[in-house]
Amino acid sequence: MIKLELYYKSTCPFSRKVLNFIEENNIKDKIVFKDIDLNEYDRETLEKVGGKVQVPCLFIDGKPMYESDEIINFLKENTL
Ligand SMILES: N[C@@H](CCC(=O)N[C@@H](CS)C(=O)NCC(=O)O)C(=O)O
Repeated sequence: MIKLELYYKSTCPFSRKVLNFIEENNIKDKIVFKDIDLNEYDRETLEKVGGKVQVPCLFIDGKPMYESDEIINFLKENTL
């Protein structure tokens, strides 16, 4: 099973779009959530691994995918 971790900010509309998709499709239990405003270590990990502090970012088995539309398409194809 693929490991999925979503780096996000609760105040970010692009993050919200992805979070809404996840909620609407009932796939919360397939994803680990990382709010970078609440956890400095997660923010640093995002910057170190992804190369920039932009959210949302989905780590797919540790590989970062930025862009909310791409993330939603990936989730559609791999979790529904
Ligand atoms: N095109 C991106 C936009 C994401 C975006 O602009 N996120 C903002 C927060 S709402 C951000 O992380 N900005 C910091 C940056 O881009 O360095 C998407 O659809 O995911």
